[in-house]
Amino acid sequence: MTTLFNPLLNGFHPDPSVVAVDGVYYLATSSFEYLPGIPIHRSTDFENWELIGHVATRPGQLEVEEVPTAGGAWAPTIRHRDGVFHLVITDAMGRGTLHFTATDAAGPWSDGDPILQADGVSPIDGIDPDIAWADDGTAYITFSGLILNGADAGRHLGIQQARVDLDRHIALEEPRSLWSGTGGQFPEAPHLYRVNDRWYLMIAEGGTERGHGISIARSDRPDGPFETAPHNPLVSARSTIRPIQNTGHGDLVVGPDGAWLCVLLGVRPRSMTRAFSALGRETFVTPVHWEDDGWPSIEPVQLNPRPGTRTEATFASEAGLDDEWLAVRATPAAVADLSAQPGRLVLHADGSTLNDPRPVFLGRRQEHLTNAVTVRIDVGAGVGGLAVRYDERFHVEVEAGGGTVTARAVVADLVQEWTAPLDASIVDLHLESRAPQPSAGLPRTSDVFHLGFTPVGGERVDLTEVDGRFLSAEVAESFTGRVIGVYAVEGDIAVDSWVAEGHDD
Ligand code: 6LW
Repeated sequence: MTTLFNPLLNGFHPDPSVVAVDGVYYLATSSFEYLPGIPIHRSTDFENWELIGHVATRPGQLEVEEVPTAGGAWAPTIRHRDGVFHLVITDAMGRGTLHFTATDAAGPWSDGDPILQADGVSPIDGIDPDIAWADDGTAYITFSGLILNGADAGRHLGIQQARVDLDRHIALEEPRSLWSGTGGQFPEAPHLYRVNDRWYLMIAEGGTERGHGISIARSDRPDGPFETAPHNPLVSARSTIRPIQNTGHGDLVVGPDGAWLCVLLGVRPRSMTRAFSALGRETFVTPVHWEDDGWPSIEPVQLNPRPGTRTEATFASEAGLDDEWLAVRATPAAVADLSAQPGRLVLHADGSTLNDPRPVFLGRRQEHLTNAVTVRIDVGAGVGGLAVRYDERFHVEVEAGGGTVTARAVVADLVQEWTAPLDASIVDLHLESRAPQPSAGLPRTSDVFHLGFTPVGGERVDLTEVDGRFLSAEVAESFTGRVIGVYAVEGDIAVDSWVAEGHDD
C-alpha cells in the first residue's frame, strides 16, 4: 500500500498536474515570477519525489522578467504521447498560453509556442489549459476563459475548448463553451480524461481560497455535451475546520498500486481558526474511487506530514547551485556569482532592493511550518542579509552593513525596524519561524518570526519577533508562498554557508 504523505510537495507548489509514463510519475506545478520556472518532480512510488529539473531554464521561454505580482507561470498540464512530453501553461501577463515539448521530462524543453488561430491571434485567451487527444488523434485544448488582458480583463467566459493542430500551433476553430460547473465562481483547472467508454471533465470552482472545490461531469464525446455528477463537489474543505483548507485544482492518475489518485492544491493554516497559511498553496494527494454508477468519489485530504529536513548548502564553484535555488524575475545565474571568491556565493548589488520587482535575491521555498535558517555572510563594505519574501510588498529580513544589524518588517506600506551595533564584517544571521507561545485566551492564528544575529566568535543577539500572519496566502497579494533567501542592496555580499532546518508540528 502506498504511503501518501501530505503535503506531497512541501512549500509553494500550487496547481499540480501529474502524468504516469511506464510506471514513473512526473508532476509539474506553477512557479509565477520565479526562475527557473515550472518545476518537474519525479517519483516511482508516489512517496518519494525528486526535483529533476524545470521547463523554463532559458531566457525567452517565459516572459516573467516583466510580469506584475501574481503574474507568470500559472497552472501547467503535463501529458505524454508517442514518446513526447507535452506541457501547456499560461504565462499570465506574459507570453500567454504556451505549449512546451520534451522527450525527457528533466529537459531540455522546447522554447514554448503560443497556440494561435489562422489570423495570428491567440483564441486561447484564458488560463489553466489542458491538453487531451481523441482516439483519432484530434488534440483538444480545454481552458478556463478568464480574460487576463485588455479591456475585458477579469471577465470570465467559463470553461472553453478548441480543437488545435499542435504541429502548426494553430487553433482549428473558435473556442466553444463547455460545462462550467455547478455555479461556483471561477470555474477553472479543467482536465479531460477518457475512462472506459466515457469522457470526464473535472474542474475546480469556488476560487482558490476557502470556497475551493473539485467538480466533475461526463459525456460520450470529448467536446460534450456534459452531464453533471449527482454529488458535486467531489472534494472541498469549504465550511470545515480541517487542517488542510482551499483544496481544489486537481489532476487524476492511476497510482503505483493500481488505485486512482488525485493530486490537488491546498493550504495548511495554523490553529483552530484556520486563519493564515504561511507556506502558500502546496501539493497534496488523496485516493479516488470509481463507484458502480460510473462516477468517481474523492476522499477528503488527510494530513500526513513528512519527517523534518535539514539543508546545508556550501558554494563550491565547480558544483554550481542545486535546482532548488530561485531568483525573482531573473535566473539564479544572473544574480549569483560563484567564481569571484571561490567557495563563496557572492551577490553584487545593483541598486535594487527587496521592494523592487527584480531584487538581487537568491532563495529557496520555505517548506515547513517550523523553520530556522542561519547564513554566515561577509558584508565587507556592503549591505545585505537574509530575508523571507512573499513578494515585493510583503517581506521580513535581517540585514547587516554599515556597522549595524537591522531587523525589518515590510507589510504593504508599513515598515518597522529594530537595530543593534555590529563591529564585525562576518556575521551569522538568523531567521526562524515558530509556533506562537501558548498564551491566555484564543491561540494566536499564525507563526512568529524570530530575527537575530551572532557575530562570529561572539554571543547571539535576538533583535525582535514579528507576527507571521502578514506573510501568508491570505494577506499577501501573490499566488506564491514564502521564499527565504540571501540578498544584496549595496556593494558585494559574500555568503559562506547556509543551514536550514524545518519540521511540521
Ligand atoms: C491558476 C488558477 C487559480 O491558474 O490561480 O485561483 C491561478 N485559481 O487555477 C494561479 O495559481
